[in-house]
Amino acid sequence: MQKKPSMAEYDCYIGIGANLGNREDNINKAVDYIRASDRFQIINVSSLYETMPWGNTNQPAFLNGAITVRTSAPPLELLHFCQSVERSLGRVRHEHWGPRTIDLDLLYIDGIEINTSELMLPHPYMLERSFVLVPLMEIAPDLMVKGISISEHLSRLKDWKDVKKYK
Ligand code: PH2
Ligand code: MG
Ligand code: MG
Repeated sequence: MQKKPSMAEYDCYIGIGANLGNREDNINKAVDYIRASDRFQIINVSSLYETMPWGNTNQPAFLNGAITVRTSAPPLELLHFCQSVERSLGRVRHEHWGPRTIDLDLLYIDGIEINTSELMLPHPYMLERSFVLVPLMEIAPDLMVKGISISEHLSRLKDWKDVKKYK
């Protein structure tokens, strides 16, 4: 039988957030789960930033960060793995944009556009959110999204100074 050629490796940028429980522990544990898997490799982890809630503002402050994951698994497998990590860390889905112990959002994969109800890449709101772009710029300073650098996207936002380095 012929062996299927394995898919080429690619990097996926993932945003991480938490605003319930021990936020820092939750984020570190999520990164550890990914690191422990044999399908996904952690390439970069940003600092953590404390950020005011966006969208639904009546909830606790978030810690946010970003990571780079390298894999040859299809994007949907990575999405499902991230969802299993969220469940392992006690994430319960209540309200849209509500508080959560952990949130792992696939943000961007170079050259990939996906528009399904399950997964949208690039993440539809990433360019509007300083809490996504500030950590992302730290781990991927040369990244271009829609032909524009992350720092230029950030300079168009008003609130980037509110994203405070936590650790
Ligand atoms: N995530 C949301 C909604 N609002 N606000 C901040 N500061 N950080 C987040 O990660 C965040 C949010 C939905 O995922
Ligand atoms: Mg999110
Ligand atoms: Mg999410």
